[in-house]
Amino acid sequence: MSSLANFDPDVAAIIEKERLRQLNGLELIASENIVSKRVLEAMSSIMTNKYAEGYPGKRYYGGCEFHDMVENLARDRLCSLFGAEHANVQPHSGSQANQAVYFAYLNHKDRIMSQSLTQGGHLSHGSRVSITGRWYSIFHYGVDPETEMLDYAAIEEMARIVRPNLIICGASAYPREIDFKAFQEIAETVDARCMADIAHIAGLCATGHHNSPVGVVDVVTTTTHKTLRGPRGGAIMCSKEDAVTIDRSVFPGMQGGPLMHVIAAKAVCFKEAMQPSFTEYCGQIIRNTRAMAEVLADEGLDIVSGGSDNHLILLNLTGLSTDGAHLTGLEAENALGEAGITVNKNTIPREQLSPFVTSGLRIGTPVVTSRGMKEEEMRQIGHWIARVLKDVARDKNSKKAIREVKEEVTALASKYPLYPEEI
Ligand code: DSN
Repeated sequence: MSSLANFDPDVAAIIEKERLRQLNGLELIASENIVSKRVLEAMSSIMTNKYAEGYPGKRYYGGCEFHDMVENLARDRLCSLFGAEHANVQPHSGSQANQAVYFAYLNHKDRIMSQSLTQGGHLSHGSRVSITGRWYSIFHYGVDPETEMLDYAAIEEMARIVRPNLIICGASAYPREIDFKAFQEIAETVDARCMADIAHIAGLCATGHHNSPVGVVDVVTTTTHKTLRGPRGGAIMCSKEDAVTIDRSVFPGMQGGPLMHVIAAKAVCFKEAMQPSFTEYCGQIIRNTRAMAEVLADEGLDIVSGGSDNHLILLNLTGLSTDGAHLTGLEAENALGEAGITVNKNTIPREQLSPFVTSGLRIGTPVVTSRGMKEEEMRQIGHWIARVLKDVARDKNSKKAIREVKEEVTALASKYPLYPEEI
């Protein structure tokens, strides 16, 4: 970074501050991770200099021979990682991967059935504030009000009434295992296509810690930067039969030039994900999340659906109140942030507040697991979270628990480098 620091000390100083924030705090955002130095190297390489519109062997620019090689590597590795027939590694993000699938299969105003944003779904699954919600006719399913889990019989009944063209499964705030086979079967009964968005759980699916939808549902989208621990970006997997339609929909349908430095980094990420150490990492994510969920439950906090099968926990804060007005997700996020614990406010089933305030908190373990923390540290962090939340719920101006926990957080975080040997 010395040439950057010499030329632009302002930007270099900001990056250094962010490095220290990541190092000295505990990042519990469920959709984040820490990429390896190898991924960072590929991402910051000269592969960024090139335009490579098109696909390997059929580009619209000269000089793409090495870009063909690296994109073929990324595609082949993604296919063997998940057992997919075809992969497209060009989507710049998960949202763009999703939109490319819609563009491939749907017409304006066609019907999509998807999990509602307030009950765990994603913005790009047809939220009213997203282009996907304006362009298509959206029908949302939610979770069962009692179990707070997906109710496949209710989803099937809804599908029979709605007769959707596409059913989307996959979520960004759902702590339980998703039955992808059940979704595909429901889609088949109503002649719909089925898309699984595994952005959050891709690493878990690739390593057998969650059932995989690849080869089960019609098309699978993902991001590469969450549990998969690669560069920020998206990808799509589908059958050979749908390959041309999907590829055309990504380019030229949705995007122009692919980010070739990111595609090189995706290839590195997919190789890393094939290593036994990555399988062990994903298993540790699950063990860590369970350990933290147990402590939070023992502390009397309300965990949506009563637990977690994956990398995240969703807390319902509506029981945390002393004066009638419960602690909001926004207040909880701010209090924990002051204590050095970064989480995000999140809507919960039966949400009464706006998405900017919310009554819930989403907590994820992929980053701290990458740093080498295990169940013992998760239990400790769970107690700290409970201590801060209970203290600010009792007195919204209290800084007592925040101050105490912040000291302990800094001491713990300093023992775990951002880059332990294994990554
Ligand atoms: N924004 C991501 C998340 O935090 O879940 C999904 O795109």
